Amino acid sequence: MSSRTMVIGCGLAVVIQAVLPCLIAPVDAGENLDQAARETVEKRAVREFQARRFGMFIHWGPVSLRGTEIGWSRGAQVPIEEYDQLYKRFNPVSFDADAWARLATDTGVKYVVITSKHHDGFCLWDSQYTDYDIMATPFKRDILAELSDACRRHDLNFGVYYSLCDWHHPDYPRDSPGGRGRKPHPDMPRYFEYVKNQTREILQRYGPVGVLWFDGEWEQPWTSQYGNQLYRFLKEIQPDVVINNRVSKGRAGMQGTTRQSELNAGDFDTPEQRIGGFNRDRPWESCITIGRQWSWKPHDELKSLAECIQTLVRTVGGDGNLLLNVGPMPDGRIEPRQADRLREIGDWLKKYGDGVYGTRGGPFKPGGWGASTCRGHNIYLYVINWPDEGPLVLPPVSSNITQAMALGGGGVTVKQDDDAIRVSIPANERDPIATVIRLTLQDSALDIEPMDVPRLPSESLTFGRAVKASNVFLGMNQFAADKAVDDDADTRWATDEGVSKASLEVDLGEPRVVNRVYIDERQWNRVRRFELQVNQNGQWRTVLTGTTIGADYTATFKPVLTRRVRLRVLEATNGPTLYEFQLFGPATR
Ligand code: FHN
Repeated sequence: MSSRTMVIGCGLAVVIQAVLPCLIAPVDAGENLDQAARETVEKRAVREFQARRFGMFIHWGPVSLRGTEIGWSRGAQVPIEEYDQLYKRFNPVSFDADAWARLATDTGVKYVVITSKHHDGFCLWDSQYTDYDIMATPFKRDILAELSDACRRHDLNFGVYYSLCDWHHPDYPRDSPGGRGRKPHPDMPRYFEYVKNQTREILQRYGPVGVLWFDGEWEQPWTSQYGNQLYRFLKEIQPDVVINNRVSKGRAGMQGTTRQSELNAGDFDTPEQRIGGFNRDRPWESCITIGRQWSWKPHDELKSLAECIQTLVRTVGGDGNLLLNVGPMPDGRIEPRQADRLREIGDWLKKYGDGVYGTRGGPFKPGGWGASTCRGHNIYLYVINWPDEGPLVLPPVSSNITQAMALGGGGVTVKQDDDAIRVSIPANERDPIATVIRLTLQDSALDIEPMDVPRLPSESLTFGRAVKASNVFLGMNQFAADKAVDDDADTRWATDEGVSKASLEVDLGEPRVVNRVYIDERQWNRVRRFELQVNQNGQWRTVLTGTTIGADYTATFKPVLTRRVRLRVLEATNGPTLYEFQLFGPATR
């Protein structure tokens, strides 16, 4: 292929909302589907689920009256007796299912998943199998009925979360706090019937349900036998319901991937509070909170718009779905702060969503640079970090690029040859969150083998600098602090098992202006809260705070002159470990 340069003028942002493949018509429960036809229905349902790409998760229940975590605060921050009486005060008079559905549409999600029953056992619908449900509250309205109807009116796919562990139900062996308690007279076989009855009731009353999102499978009383039986039982009732991998026991922790075995039922993997790894061979969906808590938390720390969007594009760039969670307030409203952030996401997607819906991840895999998606002959580049100088360099593709357009406007230059694709756009025409460029090829983009995008030398100001850590895994040099500032994506600083707080302190060698941080925790995702501090006149000052880090975390902050910086992990689920801790100044990146 000869070298070819295309200079594309400032095309207007031609935004075409992807027309989602028509959702499959619900299959009548009584329809006698032969095996081949059933598989077609099931496979098509999973493909439609993947095409939706972006959903809204809703964690709600009487616990919102206390503002503590649903399920987990029962018997912890809230005494069990008090927690189990909250329903008597639960009266969300401002609940308006159409308002929620309108907000979901404004956000750009294509499906909604609500906690019908979380670990605390309370049911948000009028169940004939328990009195511990919404009809026992002063509100006396069926939330699932109203929300499922509203979703249909607003062309949103309706999904239901259901916890298999139930720390309230007398037949389920475990109790609060957190499953560490024990029920006096459990009856697990009878509880399994309860689960089957309730989930059948949900499908038959509020269906067709797009996705059944199980959770709480990790505890010992639930088995892969129960899980696989339940999976088949439900598919008999509604063959096109999509069911996650937490129905059985195959999930590998918070990574959410399924250990390959015929024992592990489930149609998609479920990474949690992290972006899953690139995988086109197995459907997956990352569930991530917009704040820090799943259910309503007053003054919760919300993720920035940049973090939400970059999480979304890196997720779909990995061929996954993103289920972004909100926790409604006790009065039934979604908190205005959260609603505003959701609408900001929707506004961004109105401009750039063409590369999200109905696409597949790749062919350029997510990385520090950004992510890419593809559909038909188009590749959508979501460029988050541009090189300090020169073009973005992507691996070559065999198909000729016939057109390039920045969806936000701007003059795109694309050079394609046998060695690389070089993309550039004037700095002042880039989107600060992600610059979206559509490359149109002569051939199908999905036929291109997915590729990693080589990392450029980062020119990080921490590179090679003196660094000390509060803890190093077994004191081993292989995991020493300097592995976080060696600009090597294959080495990492690690800390001992059980460590929940840790810090890295770097001497930049001389006072430097810094305003941008890049941290790569990759799949470990143990950090729950951190702060970045600079030392000025002997005093440490916080310039950035955050919650989860994950892969390729980047954030900017007000430029500040400093020589010593430190990253403090304030909360971690286990020993923090970071591949890279990089800092940049306004001029350097
Ligand atoms: O314990 C639950 C938690 O409350 C929340 O519902 C998340 C969402 O996926 N799932 C469990 C933790 O893995």
